[in-house]
Amino acid sequence: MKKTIITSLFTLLLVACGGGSDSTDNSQSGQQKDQQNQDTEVVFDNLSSLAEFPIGVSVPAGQYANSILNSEARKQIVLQHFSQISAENIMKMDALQPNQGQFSFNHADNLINFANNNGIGVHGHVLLWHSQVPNWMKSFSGDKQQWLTMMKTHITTVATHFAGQVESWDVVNEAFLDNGLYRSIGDSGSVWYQNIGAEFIQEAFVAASQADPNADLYYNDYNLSSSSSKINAVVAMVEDFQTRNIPIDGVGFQMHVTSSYPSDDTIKAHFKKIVDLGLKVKITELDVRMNANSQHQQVSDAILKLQQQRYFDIVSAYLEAVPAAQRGGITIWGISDADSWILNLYDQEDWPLLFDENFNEKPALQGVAQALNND
Ligand code: 9MR
Repeated sequence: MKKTIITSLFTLLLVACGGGSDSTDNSQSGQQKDQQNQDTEVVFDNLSSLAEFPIGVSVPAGQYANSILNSEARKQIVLQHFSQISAENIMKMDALQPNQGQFSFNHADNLINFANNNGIGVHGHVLLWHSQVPNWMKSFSGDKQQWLTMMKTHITTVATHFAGQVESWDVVNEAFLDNGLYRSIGDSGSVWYQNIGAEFIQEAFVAASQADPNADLYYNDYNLSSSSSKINAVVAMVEDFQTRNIPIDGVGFQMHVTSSYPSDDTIKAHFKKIVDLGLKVKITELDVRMNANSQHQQVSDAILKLQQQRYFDIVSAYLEAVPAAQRGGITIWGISDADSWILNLYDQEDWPLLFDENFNEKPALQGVAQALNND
């Protein structure tokens, strides 16, 4: 692993004189440690070389105008810094089975070939979700057994097709609400819960495991690092699975967070709940909104510095709370600020990612590197 640090002359002198905090105090507070790392620049060619676990990024591909396969700038960033990709959209249900029984693997195969040819791993996103479900599935009519068969046909066909080419899967995405109840009816309801009941989750995991026994299988959700009701519901689900030998390898924390919420301590405590179950923890969709209250018209050095600190703190929290053997990796949800879903969703300026709209490295990239280098 390549770790080159440029340390300021001042720090070198301090250490040489026996006055560096490292040499005198092994129990330095988190605050002192953070301060030290803010002042210490990490020099690296490849972000992922600083970690023993996958450092991923979600990428647009297929028919999307910003597909990495047609964008040299995006492609270069992925090749240089990341060891894993997630397809941002093209491996979802509507993309892979647009009509019943008609599977469409071309776009995903092209993306995975690109990854394979360049030694980059793939995290499969996503076998089952309530959103981006093709219309024919939404209007499918059948009894519970027919729904189960239809659901399992999708999972089995997709996981079998990609077996050996994906390291892990988000098997089920967002089955719980923030209050810990199952997502059921309403605008953002789940056709899977409505037509099958809660057992759709375990059935999805069993089908995925049978189709690809070697992939790590994750339950994935948002707000797991902030909502205690939601993380507790997931813990209860995992405990139930473990009692009944339903296969599950890890929990994916999406982590679409803001610059200040949730707190580092809450994030660590929620990671630890999954660690204590013996499962892997993966940060699957990390981005940091800096303009959640619409107070900024444009980005500034102060905002970028704050974001660097926030990325540093989140990655540090992960490294602190999750032992090496249980680290499934960290994936950033997008390459360039210009492509981020945050801008489309909230229709306002924001700068959530590690590279700016001109594909330049941001201080946030340095924040991730500093935390990884610290491990
Ligand atoms: O980033 C994705 C965006 O391009 C899509 O329009 C959107 C559609 O729902 O999905 C976004 O990705 C989501 C991911 O698949 C699941 N977790 C939440 C992500 C952000 O919405």
